[in-house]
Amino acid sequence: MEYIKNRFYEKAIKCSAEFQRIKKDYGDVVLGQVTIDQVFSGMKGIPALLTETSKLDANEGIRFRGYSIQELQQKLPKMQDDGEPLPEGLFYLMMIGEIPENDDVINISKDWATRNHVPQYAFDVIDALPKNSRPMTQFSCAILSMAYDSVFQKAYRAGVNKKFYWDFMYEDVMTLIARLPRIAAYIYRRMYHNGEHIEPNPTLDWAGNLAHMMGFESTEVKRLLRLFMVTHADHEGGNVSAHATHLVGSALSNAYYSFAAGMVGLAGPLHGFANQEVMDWIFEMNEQLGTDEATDAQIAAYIEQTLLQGRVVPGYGHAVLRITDPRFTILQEFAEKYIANDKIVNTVNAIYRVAPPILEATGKIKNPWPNVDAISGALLNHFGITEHNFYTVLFGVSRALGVMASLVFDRLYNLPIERPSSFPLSWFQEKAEVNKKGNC
Ligand code: HAX
Repeated sequence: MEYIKNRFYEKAIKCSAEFQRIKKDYGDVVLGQVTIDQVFSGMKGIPALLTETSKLDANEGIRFRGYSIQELQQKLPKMQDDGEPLPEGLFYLMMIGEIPENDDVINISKDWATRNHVPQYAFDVIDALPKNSRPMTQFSCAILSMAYDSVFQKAYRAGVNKKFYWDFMYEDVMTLIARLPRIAAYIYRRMYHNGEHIEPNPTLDWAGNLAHMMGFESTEVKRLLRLFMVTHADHEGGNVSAHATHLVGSALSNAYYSFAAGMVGLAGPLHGFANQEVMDWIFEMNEQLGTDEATDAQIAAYIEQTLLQGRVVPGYGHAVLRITDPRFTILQEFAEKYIANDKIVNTVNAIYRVAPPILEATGKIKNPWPNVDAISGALLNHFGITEHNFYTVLFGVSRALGVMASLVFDRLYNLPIERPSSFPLSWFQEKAEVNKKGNC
């Protein structure tokens, strides 16, 4: 099991040396200017974070270490007769920067299988919450509680030298990722299957085991969850869940604290909760119309109504992307391949025909195209995971792969505590006035 860790260190230590060199020799190089608009609109486009695992291009979409998801579907190892890449392979790629061999993936799968025991106290924390607490509340509380087991925290308290932080962080990261499917499945079975829990199967892969512990044994659900885990794993460093994890980690908080912070961010409706909101929004429309086969004209009217109410159309728009999210397209292709006829999937496709011109016509929405959340719930729903409330937890399990890999890099690079400057409105007012005068 040390093989992956050693391989990571061997590759990443060279990057760490390069990081130090750039910092020392080129620390005063100017990267760009910051406008008031950028600050006032959520720091969009300011080059402010160092993230190795993936890069998002507004007009192309996500690339993981240079590979698009389509390329990963071709190149990453798969289960036999499955067709979809294994998330273990993506984790290897994000950590090490190379496409793994089958053995590398098996190695990670086995490592996670040996670490997946969840302590009873984490289940007790979940059980202490009301059964109808939001699944993301239960998920975040369980994660936070497991900080008790953090080896990073113990090593820090024992006074370990900072050059070894990454090693202890790696151990926490691997253990936390390994435990997440069990925790997610525990919440699922608690809420929707009378608390009849299913033990992990040590012979299954990480995502296959998640399906198994949720109570789904079919190839279809395992295949879908593998793809779901790959498509949602990372979206560079600035999104709320990734940035929150990184920010909290910069205070040398352990992996459990940092990831819990990320998950609380993911639970917001403008971020990961949108996958649930999309389904609720579609079901509300169907109820309002009294049909589950709304026409394009009916959908258009429903979108107009949503906008008039001052609400967002969930699943549409993006803070960075300016095209249809390639993750949406990948899941749409999956639906075309494996789902013959499903009314919700048909409605998702109809919304894709109808929504963009309406959103564009508002004149203010920068990206009128669908994001991944516009379709993921429809696929889960089709294959029997019908509890929409739970969808963000699945997103959270997946997101661990990217943000946890980044946390190991953060500690290897010894990135300092994050501390941007903030100012009152009067400061911006003053800057604006001075600038205006300067331009006269
Ligand atoms: N429906 C209605 N209005 C929208 C909109 C949508 N789908 N998307 C953007 N807008 C509005 C914004 O609310 C903003 O309005 P105000 O000027 O009145 O405040 C205006 O258009 C400009 O926003 P923007 O610059 O285009 O978008 P932002 O970068 O501010 O926000 C969001 C990006 C993803 C949050 C936004 O598009 C949105 O709210 N979408 C719907 C929710 C959603 O699908 N979220 C998931 C995003 C993907 C993700 O993170 N998944 O986890």
